[in-house]
Amino acid sequence: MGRIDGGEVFARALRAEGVEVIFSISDIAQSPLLRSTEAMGMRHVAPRHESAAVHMADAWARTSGSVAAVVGAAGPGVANLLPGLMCAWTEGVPLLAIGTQRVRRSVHAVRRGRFQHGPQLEVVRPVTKFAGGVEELARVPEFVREALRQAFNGRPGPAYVEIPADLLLEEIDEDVATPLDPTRHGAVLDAPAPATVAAAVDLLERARFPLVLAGHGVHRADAADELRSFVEHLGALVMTTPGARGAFPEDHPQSVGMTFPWGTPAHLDSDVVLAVGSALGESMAFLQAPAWAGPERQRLVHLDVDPGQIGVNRAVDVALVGDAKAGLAALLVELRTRRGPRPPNTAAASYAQEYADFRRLLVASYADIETSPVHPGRLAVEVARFLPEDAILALDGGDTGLWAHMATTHRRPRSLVWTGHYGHLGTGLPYALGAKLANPKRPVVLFTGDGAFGFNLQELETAARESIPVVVVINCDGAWGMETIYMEKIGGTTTGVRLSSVRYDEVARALGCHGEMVERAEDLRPALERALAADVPAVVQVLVDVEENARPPGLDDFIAMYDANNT
Ligand SMILES: Cc1ncc(C[n+]2csc(CCOP(=O)(O)OP(=O)(O)O)c2C)c(N)n1
Ligand SMILES: [Mg+2]
Repeated sequence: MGRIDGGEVFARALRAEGVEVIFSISDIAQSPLLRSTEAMGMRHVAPRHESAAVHMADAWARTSGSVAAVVGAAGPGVANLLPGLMCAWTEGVPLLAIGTQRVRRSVHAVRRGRFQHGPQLEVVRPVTKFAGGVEELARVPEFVREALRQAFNGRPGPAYVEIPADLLLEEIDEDVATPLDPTRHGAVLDAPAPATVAAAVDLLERARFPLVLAGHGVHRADAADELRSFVEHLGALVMTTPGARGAFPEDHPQSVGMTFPWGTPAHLDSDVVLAVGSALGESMAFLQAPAWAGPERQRLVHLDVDPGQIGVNRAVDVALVGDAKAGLAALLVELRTRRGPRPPNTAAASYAQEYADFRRLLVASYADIETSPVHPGRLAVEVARFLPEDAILALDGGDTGLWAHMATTHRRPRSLVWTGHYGHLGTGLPYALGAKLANPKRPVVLFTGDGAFGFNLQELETAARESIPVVVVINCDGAWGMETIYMEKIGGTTTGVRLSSVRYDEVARALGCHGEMVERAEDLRPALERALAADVPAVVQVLVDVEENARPPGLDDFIAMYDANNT
């Protein structure tokens, strides 16, 4: 019987869970683990900040559906995991965070004044679905299995396992710490109870104008195909939450795009809404009047894997507890027993047409603006036109995000990465890198504000060192643009909103990337093409008009909606 150390035990457990990549800043305490994962052929990506590492693991999960691991060094390294964990927790993204602990477990609780020693488990616990400290080597497989069971169970989220450095060096008989088979320790993601499925179809089938509101959970459950089949059979229209763009093709004749602020009044007119995989939270105006028709005039069927999400913000007529993929498939089976496919009625179809016309005119109004500095609407339109069909788009920034949402059309699931729910600036570059690592054959483009880019721009060095060729387009207004108008309106000041004119293209070159600066609209397209062709990480810094950037279409509606929801 062979003897293996804690690093090997941990690495075997990760391998059993299908972990292919491990993000961590190298540190003595975790060296036995990294030695073993390296020997197993797992990729190690060393970022320049642990928070960025968590965002990378987050984007890996969003764009691949599988799990990545991230390690924080004892003390400050674990502290730096926190922003990333808080973001993934709020957004419902599964990942495995690992923390080391310098202090031997025998003195853990009692000795004060230790170097790099703090209440790690305690601070991580509220923003993880599982947080546990291993105390015995033989228990490592159980902890890793439980962490991932919880990460994927119900509404997904991050999980955390902590291991003291001395345990990673301790040895054990290998058959005492055999990894557990993940396929034998989880619930099968099932469809809702048949009676509730039948009740839902009763309502939907008789509806004058059924509308399906697809949420982020459709991506998480890989339910886009089932969504489309069901919607086409029912003859419903589909609207997605901002976090679910691409879960249904937005150029489909039954699409009414994303809800606020570019939606159509369709959501006011629909008499039965089927919400799938959404918390129906603030960005959905809680599905309440006046943005929605209200429970008397608009029935609600809510399908969610987590019963805790159902009925929270709005009275529900039929609650479907189950997996989005299995649930939509079951709804379709039930509907087929009742009737054949039907197109949307004329009134409903006209909403989809109105929406398409509105979008086309809006985009066209910015498409030819020839100014220097560049108009941000023109920039967003150029980025949207340039995006290859199979591209993944990462978004970051304030007004930049709204411009990008205006200009882009989303057709594929798991192809847009941004924090629609938590609004976490700085995620963009790590998201782009995590997405590219998980999808090496697909082009990955980040469209970011200059303020947002500053949070994690050091990761350009990681991208160059690790050969992760993403294209970064910086909408550079020299300001925290989204804050300018409302800082003034609400508090009567614009303190701190201006940034200096940094040459991000030169910073990029200094960090080993391709870098260009663009000042005129006509130079945009060739610069984007050179950036993609460079096959190294590339930054295109675009100087935009600061006044225009502060006025993206929909900004006032966006702010008004958030104000209304909170008063
Ligand atoms: C981590 C974090 N800090 C602060 C904010 C508040 N905030 C929201 S938008 C915004 C301005 C973003 O500026 P930039 O990235 O340059 O995009 P722009 O609005 O200029 O297009 C700020 C500071 C936030 N959302 N996240
Ligand atoms: Mg800015």
